[in-house]
Amino acid sequence: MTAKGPTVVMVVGRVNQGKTALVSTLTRNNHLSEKKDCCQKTYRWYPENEGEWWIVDTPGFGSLSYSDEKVMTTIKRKANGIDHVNAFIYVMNCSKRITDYEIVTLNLLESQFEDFLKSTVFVFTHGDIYPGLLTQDFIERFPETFRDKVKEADNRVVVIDNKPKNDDNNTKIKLIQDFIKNIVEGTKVYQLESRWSSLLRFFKF
Ligand SMILES: Nc1nc2c(ncn2[C@@H]2O[C@H](COP(=O)(O)OP(=O)(O)O)[C@@H](O)[C@H]2O)c(=O)[nH]1
Ligand SMILES: [Mg+2]
Repeated sequence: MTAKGPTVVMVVGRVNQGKTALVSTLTRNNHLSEKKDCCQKTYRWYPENEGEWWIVDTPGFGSLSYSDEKVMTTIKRKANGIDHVNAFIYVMNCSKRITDYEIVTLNLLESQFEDFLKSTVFVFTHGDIYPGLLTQDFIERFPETFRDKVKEADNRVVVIDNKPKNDDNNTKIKLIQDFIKNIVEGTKVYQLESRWSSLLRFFKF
C-alpha cells in the first residue's frame, strides 16, 4: 500500500466514450461536460463511509489532435498533487461496436502499467440502449479477444447511463465503488513519474 494519501482512481479509455460524463455521474456533479479538450482534471469523490477518493479524468487515446504517446506521457506523469494511482476505470460506449482499436489501447496500457487489468473496472456508458440488460449476457456477446481482457479483470463490468431520465444510478455507482474497494485492498499501487523522467522517456533516452 502507498504510505499515505487518498485513494486515486484514474479514468482512461479512447476519446468520446463518456469518460468525462462518467466522472460527473460518479461525483454527482450532474451536468454533462460537452468540452472535448485534452486536459487532465482531478475531482474529489466522497463515496459513503470511504473518506476521500480522488478521481482523475484523462485525455482519451485515439484522438486526432494528440498522439497516443503524448496521452500516455500525460497519464503517467505526476500532476495536481497526485503521485500514485490505486485503480483504473476503463470507459467504453456500449452503443458502439467493439473494435481492434480497443485491444490496441488496452495492450498499450498493459505495457505501461504492470497488471493493468487486475486493477481495472470496465464501465460502459450509454447503458440506456439496453434496458434490463444482464451484465453476464452482455459479456457473453463480446468478441473473444476482448472477452479475454475482461476475464483478466475478473469480469468487473458495469453498464451505466450518464443521462438517466430518473436518477437511478445509485446501485451502479455503488457497484463501481465496491469493485474499486476490492482492487484497492490488493497491494498494487502505481507510482507516477516526475516531469523529468517522463520527459526522458518521451525523447527515448
Ligand atoms: N445518452 C448518453 N450520452 C452520453 C453518455 N455518456 C456520455 N454521453 C455523451 O457522449 C459524448 C462524449 O462524452 P464525453 O464524456 O465528453 O466523452 P470523453 O471524450 O470520453 O470524455 C458527450 O456528448 C456526452 O454528453 C450516456 O451514458 N448516455
Ligand atoms: Mg473527456
